[in-house]
Amino acid sequence: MLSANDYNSGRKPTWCPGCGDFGIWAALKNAFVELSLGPSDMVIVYGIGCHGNMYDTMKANNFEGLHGRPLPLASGIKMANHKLPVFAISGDGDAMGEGGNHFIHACRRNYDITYIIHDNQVYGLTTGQTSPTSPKGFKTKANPEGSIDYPLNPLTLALSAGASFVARGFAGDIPSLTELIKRAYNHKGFSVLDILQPCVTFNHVNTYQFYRQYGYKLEDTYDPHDKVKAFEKALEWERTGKIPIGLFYEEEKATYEDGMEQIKEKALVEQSLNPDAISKLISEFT
Ligand SMILES: Cc1ncc(C[n+]2csc(CCOP(=O)(O)OP(=O)(O)O)c2C)c(N)n1
Ligand code: SF4
Ligand SMILES: [Mg+2]
Repeated sequence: MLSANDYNSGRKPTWCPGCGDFGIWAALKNAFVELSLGPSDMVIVYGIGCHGNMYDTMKANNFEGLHGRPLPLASGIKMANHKLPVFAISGDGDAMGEGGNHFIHACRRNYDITYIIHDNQVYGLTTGQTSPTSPKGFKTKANPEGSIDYPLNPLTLALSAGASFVARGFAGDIPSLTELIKRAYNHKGFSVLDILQPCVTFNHVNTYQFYRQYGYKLEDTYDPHDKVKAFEKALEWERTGKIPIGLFYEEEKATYEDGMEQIKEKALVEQSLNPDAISKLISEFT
């Protein structure tokens, strides 16, 4: 019988006290327990940032690569063994700044990967610069007059790029976040879960109090299978100031792996190497 403690590496978190990353870590561990996914049953790939420091605290098959690159790594792992559950963890900068290109193409390819974005609307690790999701006018040490950029909306971006599961969570509501992570994992295809994650040190706009005041759970009557409605809901925050939280969109469609003839019978890792055929192929080009 698994328990949340089974995912503790024994190393102490380095996050600031009160950081929303604690809530995401707790919800992920709860979800793994409820999904019966043991630490060695899955791979988790992390980006570089405060979010990526979860690499130190989480006990699992972990891989931390370069900033902005968790998705190419996660998709490579998925291609090598598509039977393996793969999670990728990013920050807002990691996912939509440095990794923006990878994000768009992972959405349209529909790999069966669960993508968890710690969206604190700031570059936390590098001490508080504006990120692609920072609100217009956001003031930082580097932008004392306020950012003049318009923010990206991760949900409309994911929807238009073809993600088959698009949801928004809140790090301050661990039980609901646990349920959303489980749904994202159980979805077959690319699941985007953008998590509103207060950065208590560098973002004094998007605080726990702010999200508790303006956030609300999507109604039970909301149908997540209508893409036009999903766009409307995803635009609600910028149009009205109210912040819907929950599953916006879900669609069943073939994954990238489904389209790969070479792995129909067996995963790549289960196939034997054929050096003669490779040598023959190389000799054709030399
Ligand atoms: C290729 C590359 N570019 C830039 C950096 C510097 N860098 C490290 S973390 C980071 C931003 C982190 O912001 P985010 O992804 O939102 O993560 P957070 O710290 O907020 O969780 C940057 C720019 C880097 N390490 N590598
Ligand atoms: S800087 Fe912000 S995101 Fe990073 S650990 Fe501290 S509170 Fe969390
Ligand atoms: Mg960030």
